[in-house]
Amino acid sequence: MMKKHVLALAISAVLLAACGKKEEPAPAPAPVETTAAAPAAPAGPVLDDEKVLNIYNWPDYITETMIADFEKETGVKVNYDTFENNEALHAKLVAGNSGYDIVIPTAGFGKKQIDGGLYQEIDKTKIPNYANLDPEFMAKIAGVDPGNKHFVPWAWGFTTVGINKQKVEKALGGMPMPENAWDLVFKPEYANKLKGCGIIYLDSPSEILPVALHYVGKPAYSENPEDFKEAGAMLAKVRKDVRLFSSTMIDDIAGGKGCAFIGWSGDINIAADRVKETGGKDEIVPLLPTGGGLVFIDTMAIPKDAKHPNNALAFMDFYLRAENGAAMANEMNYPTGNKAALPMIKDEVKGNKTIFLSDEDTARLIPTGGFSNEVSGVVNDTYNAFKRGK
Ligand code: SPD
Repeated sequence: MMKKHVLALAISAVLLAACGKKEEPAPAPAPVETTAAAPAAPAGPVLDDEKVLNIYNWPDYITETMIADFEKETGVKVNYDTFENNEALHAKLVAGNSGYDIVIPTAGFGKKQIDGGLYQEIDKTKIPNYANLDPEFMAKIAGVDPGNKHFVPWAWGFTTVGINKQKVEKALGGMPMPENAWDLVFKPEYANKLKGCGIIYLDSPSEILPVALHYVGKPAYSENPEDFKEAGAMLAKVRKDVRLFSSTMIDDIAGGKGCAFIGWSGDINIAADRVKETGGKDEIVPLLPTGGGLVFIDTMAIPKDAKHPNNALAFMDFYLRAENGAAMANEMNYPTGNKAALPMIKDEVKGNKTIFLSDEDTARLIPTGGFSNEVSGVVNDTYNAFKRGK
């Protein structure tokens, strides 16, 4: 009975309240307190405690603002040194404690450095822009670095013959240009005519021996010591015609020290631009020999004992931004393995057939590779004997 009464009272109280309710503005909602996190600021790269990065690269191989831009964005201070050839980099790495966090070996040459345990594996999870790389290009590097564990592409190009067109034509005196441009620097009947205006070779065994071996019909990266005798004999015949062995090729070409050179495609193009900019009349031209140019792919790697590996990975990620890949082609004349960069490359660079090769010239390229440790002694001895003229 009591229960029924309480229930009736309660129902009538609700009804009464409903009937007698005045229209009043709803109160403003009280501020909602929540435990949800505020929207996250974009995650920055993981950096090492010490904000320093030591890079060891080839000369004239980075855009003007790349380092300053990275420093500004991350607060990491970059120390940047250069080496002249793969042999110099190799000696530094083998000695240990190089102090470098990123070095730039040529992939084929660097294979023995991977095999020797000189590099750490790359933590790709810390390089989101790795996704910008062209899988087909990466497959080529995987030939020397299975699984792409150690090498991240920097740029690529090819070793070839460059000329100062006007000087070479004059020196040849009506003799037609050879079909295979390697003849200019390897065949006595041409080299002898060009010695007056100057033949320049890159100064490094691993640059000269592959192209010399290929020229005499042997594998560019032969492991057979007998093949080196033939290449050495060919080189000996033109030794007296070589004016200079150069580690400063851009300056030497632009400074007029020679008229025919064995050099790198991008560097010859840089020298050509420099001559034009300074009002020079002569044309510097990288040639596309029917005998093929020798492909190289330069890559970033982190030495085993690097002190700032996270800063190195942060730089790699920065470098792999599409706009930075495009800048390497636009400013440095070297193509990139960064697929996302392609739409940002200037038409005049894309249209330069000595930077972005035609299918025909691509098919003629001598594939990238490297000599093993076992044959390195023969490579160096053959080169040194040639250089000394013995
Ligand atoms: N301006 C420097 C270009 C560096 C090219 N590296 C070439 C390696 C060829 N073996």
